[in-house]
Amino acid sequence: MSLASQLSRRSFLMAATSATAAAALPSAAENVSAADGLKLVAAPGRWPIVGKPHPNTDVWCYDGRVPGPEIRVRRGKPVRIIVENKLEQDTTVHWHGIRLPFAMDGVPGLTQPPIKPGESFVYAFTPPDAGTFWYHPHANSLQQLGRGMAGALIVEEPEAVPVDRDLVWFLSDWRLTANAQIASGFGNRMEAAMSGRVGNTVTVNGAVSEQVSVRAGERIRLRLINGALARIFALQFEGHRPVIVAIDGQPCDPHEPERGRVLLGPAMRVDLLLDMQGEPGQRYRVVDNFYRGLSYWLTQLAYEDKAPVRAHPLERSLALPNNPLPEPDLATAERHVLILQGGMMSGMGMGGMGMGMSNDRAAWAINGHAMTGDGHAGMPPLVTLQRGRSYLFTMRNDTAWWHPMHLHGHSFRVLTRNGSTVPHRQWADTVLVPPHEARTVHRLCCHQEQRAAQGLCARMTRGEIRDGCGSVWLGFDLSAAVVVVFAHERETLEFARLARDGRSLVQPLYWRHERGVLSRLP
Ligand SMILES: [Cu+2]
Repeated sequence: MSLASQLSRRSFLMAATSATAAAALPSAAENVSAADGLKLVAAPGRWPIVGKPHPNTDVWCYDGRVPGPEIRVRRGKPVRIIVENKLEQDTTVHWHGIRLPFAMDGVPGLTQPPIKPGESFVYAFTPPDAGTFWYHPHANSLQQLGRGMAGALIVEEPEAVPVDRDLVWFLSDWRLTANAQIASGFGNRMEAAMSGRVGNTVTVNGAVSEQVSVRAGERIRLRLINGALARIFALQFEGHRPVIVAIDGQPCDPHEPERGRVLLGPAMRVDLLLDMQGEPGQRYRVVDNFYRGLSYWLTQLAYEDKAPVRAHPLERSLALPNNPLPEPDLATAERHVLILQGGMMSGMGMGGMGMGMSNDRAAWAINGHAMTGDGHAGMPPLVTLQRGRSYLFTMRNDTAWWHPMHLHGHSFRVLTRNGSTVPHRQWADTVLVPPHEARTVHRLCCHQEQRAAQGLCARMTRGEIRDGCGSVWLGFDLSAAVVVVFAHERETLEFARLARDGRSLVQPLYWRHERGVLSRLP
């Protein structure tokens, strides 16, 4: 049976429409319904990341576009997605943050065999939670993600949330050469032991963004997705007071970000409620100032020169409806400590010297266990967990670097940081653990989705470190639901201070993009 015949006519048409629209409108995300089957084709492509007069960039992508199609599905409705591999290497797709069956999690060698070139794989799951999620490869992911393979996966609430507009900003970070091609050097060992691969060009929905037009008085739900390999964002919306209503897809108590900065580590998502209280005709910058001395503006909110859409501002906060997440039982929770180790400037040098790490090619480890590459078989479990129990994990970062730690297939409550309670009832699937943070405690709820047929006993199968990108994994081996802790690439720590205020920028020996011109930094 051909792949096309497995698709309903409707989704086939939608895919075709999406491709056409994408060619004309690189910065807008099309909505694609996956209700009765959707196909994603992973293949090389070309995309105008920087725009004229620079050439299109050779990328690897889904459905010929960057980011991949915005997939919109509904909570509790089955999803079926065929992934066809037209790359010259293996791939898989990981549905980041979705609580789904183990076999659908997309980790090659652990949850499924890799999808070989020319082959396809059908992912089928029913998202239990509404929220902002994303998808990306999990095979050679440093390159596949770094070359453009990723997209937004939005799970809508059963009833529409009352906002005027629902926008997705899929943030990507690219390291481009002067002719707008992706720079080689993936897997640089020195870099891997430090910041990870931070780029020099930041895009919103696949293109360097000049402005986003808005209307005074409107209320926007802005879904921010950090799809970068390693860059951390701290976004400030000049002249505005965004309210965080969800983190990693899961609703939290609505609150304003600390010091007005929305912090987004790699793979993290934040849903903001933005009431557009600016002046018609005016522009307001959205500034990323995470890296000290390297701040730049990501885009501008450009107000149309029209009267406000409503006379009075809406009530301040709007809580999203809760998802069916089981609360951890702290009284009976079993405790574990995960110690993140390695990297440069840890006092241990690179390669795990002196750490007794199990893999001396690795730059990083968890509790002394390291693993390189995307392979996942053969490592002993780090911890064995039981279905239905609650767990409390302390993550302690003994490295000099930030680590965004991701737990596959589960959401967890973030309880304390360095002994201080984390407010606002925050759930997450990816948590940014700052360097040398003495005691970051996360309570991990290992209850599983009610519907999972069996086997929520999690055996944490492995601790992994990929030296190629400095990410850290832990796998939990569940028979019905997944868990893999994954340090989604990492960021840089003031790697250099050469860049200055400008457009998408950064990194000393590379290139800076300013108003469509890439120039070498001094
Ligand atoms: Cu991910």
